[in-house]
Amino acid sequence: MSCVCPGTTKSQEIIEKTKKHPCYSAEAHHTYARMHLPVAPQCNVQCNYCNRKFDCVNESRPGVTSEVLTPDQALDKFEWVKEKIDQLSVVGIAGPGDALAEWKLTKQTFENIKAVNSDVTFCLSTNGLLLPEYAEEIIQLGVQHVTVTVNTLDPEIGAKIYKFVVYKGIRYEGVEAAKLLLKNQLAGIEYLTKRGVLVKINIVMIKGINDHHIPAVVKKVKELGVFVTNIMPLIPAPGSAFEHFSQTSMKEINELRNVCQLDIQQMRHCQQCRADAIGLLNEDRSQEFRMCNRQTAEVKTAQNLKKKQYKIAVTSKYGKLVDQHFGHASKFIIYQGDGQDFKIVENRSVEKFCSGMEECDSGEVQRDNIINALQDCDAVLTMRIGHHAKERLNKKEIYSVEYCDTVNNGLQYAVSQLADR
Ligand code: CLF
Ligand code: SF4
Repeated sequence: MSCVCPGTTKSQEIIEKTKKHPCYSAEAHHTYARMHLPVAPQCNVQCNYCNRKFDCVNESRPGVTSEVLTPDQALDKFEWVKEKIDQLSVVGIAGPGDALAEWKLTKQTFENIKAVNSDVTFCLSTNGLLLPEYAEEIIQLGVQHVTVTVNTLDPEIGAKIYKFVVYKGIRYEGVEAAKLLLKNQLAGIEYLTKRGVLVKINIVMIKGINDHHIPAVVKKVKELGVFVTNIMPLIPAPGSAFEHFSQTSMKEINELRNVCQLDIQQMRHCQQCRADAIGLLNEDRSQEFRMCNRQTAEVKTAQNLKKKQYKIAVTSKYGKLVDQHFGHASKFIIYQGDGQDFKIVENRSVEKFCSGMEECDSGEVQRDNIINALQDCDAVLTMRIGHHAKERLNKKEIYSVEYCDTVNNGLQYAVSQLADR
């Protein structure tokens, strides 16, 4: 890919960084790695193709993550991954919601990393609704690669794609919502490109909805000075309004890309990756770098901890390892102790709420029942827990700790976390 930035010193810097950006440069994607930091769980738009509720480790699509991090945890994760993956060149924030809907968290995350590393390239992906508000801050922060998803220029088509948009506290629906989103997207894109930011446009091709209209979108964003467009197939996410739509085939995608290539360069190597993706684009290592794996080495010595008694509910298949997902547990082992000594005080049975995707919605009631059944506990120690369950526990002041080692080490770790709170 050739770069078209203005000929300033700064643009030379962007050119160099872009050569090592695996999404912006087709050549770089075999050599350089990116990591996504999932620090932005909320979104201000509801696209009919999106469902962020599922966080199955086997699913790879935008919006899916196995963990949501605070900016401090994100820094920790960055340092860990940087140490292990030499080719890491890009840190991106791509949700699992919208990077700008959670601007404070996104900004803090980039600032934390900037303070310890000046080489890495920052990248963010957004629906564009808040670009007019934050475009200048994005530039000041040094983010030179921004992706905006623009699916249509026509509000009538937009009304079929977006269920609603929430802007400045007001919820908009239908054509009005699509008009507002489009206006902000176009204004934000132009603002960024005029200031040398390399803007990539993602377009989800939804057959029967926007497919015939995509060349017009591409022409328009070209006029606005974008760098590349990325036409992606619809992945019918379970539980989304478009779940029964058929997935657009790569043949159809490539035919459309070939038409649009005449206007602007096309990205053809996108992996539609998870919000916590790590590694080369075609070699996701996100599960290896889950924070619960990092924490094993960092268990603090129990001697240093306060002598408070804690009650901790553990999910474990056989009682030795923390090896069960929160949603799969039909029984919690309740431990009580101070960090040095723990004893089992109860085996508490509950009705598990996760029986797979099909029945996921009907699991809400069971989930609430489980959370109520754990009200007397300070923490849940579990191999993995979904974002929504975590949030619900948090509201009851029950701390969730993800861990993947022995129950004993996990209990010590959980207490160290509780003592630090
Ligand atoms: Fe991430 Fe996106 Fe930045 Fe890349 S992904 S924020 S530009 S660092 Fe890349 Fe993944 Fe495709 Fe995105 S392969 S989904 S295009
Ligand atoms: Fe999902 Fe992104 Fe659409 Fe928000 S903007 S609903 S996170 S696809």
